[in-house]
Amino acid sequence: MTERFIELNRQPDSAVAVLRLNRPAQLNALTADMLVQWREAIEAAGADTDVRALVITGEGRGFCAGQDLADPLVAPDPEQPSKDIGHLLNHYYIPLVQALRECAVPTVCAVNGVAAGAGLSLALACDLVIASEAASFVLGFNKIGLIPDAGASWLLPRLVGRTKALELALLGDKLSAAEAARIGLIARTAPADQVLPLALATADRLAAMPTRALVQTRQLVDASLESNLDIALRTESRLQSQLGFSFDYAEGVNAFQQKRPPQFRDR
Ligand code: T3D
Repeated sequence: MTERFIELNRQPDSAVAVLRLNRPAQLNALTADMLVQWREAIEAAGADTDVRALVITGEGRGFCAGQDLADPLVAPDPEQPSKDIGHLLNHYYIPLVQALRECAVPTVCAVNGVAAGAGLSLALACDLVIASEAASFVLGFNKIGLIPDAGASWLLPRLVGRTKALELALLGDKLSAAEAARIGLIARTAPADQVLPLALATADRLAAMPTRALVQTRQLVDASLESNLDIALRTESRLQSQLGFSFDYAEGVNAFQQKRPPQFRDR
């Protein structure tokens, strides 16, 4: 039987699911099985209509050390000198990044420790990143002769600008959580013992909001980076037109007028 490296659990009495990377002795470095299990867990959370927000975190002292460099898929092997890393990206990483970016509910990444290589890319693919003050961030691809992948080359300049993106990618220095928050790589930091509670509380807030509007907001923000104002105005109009017919819109307006908390339910 395949070993489980990803756990997915619903919080008790909550619409928040927690996805936990569970390979702590290797700082949650990613094997092929783990990448598949991670994608399947995101899809399962997205398909569960009782889940309205997803928290992603790591077990142990690391969040994720990126690709497991000892995995036979990539580890240098004298018997088979050439390894097709493109195959690994096409079949495992790209579907996972896409699953994160297209997740049917908002995602909050609780970075409990070091995030390296593709582990950093995957954290950045989440909607909100909250890191432990003890966490650190390192691209590290340059140290093994590779380019930033799993979306990092696209995400980094959009998050921190060209100057910082190139500094991080070319020098490969480790960044503290405080510095990562300062340059806009992540949203927030929290004391080590408060990261998961803060991520869960943030996810609870998101779960109480109109999910469809939140997910479409993510799509709009992502699309804006590739489009122009005219396209953005028309896309806003098209999506808003659909949302105007939704239960959640009527509920939000009624709740405001009736001075009560809204009970959103659309997905
Ligand atoms: O072929 C391809 O690689 C294609 C895919 C690319 C995507 C990528 O993600 S490329 C980047 C891969 N990741 C890295 O290069 C990071 C390698 N790890 C490190 O640089 C350091 O471990 C960290 C900076 C992440 C943390 O350092 P530190 O000092 O806190 O911990 P450590 O002692 O180095 O690691 C603890 C254990 O985890 C250690 O095992 P041991 O000696 O206790 O048995 C170490 O070997 C293991 N570990 C850490 N990272 C990986 C790993 N094992 C396998 N793969 C790893 N990536």
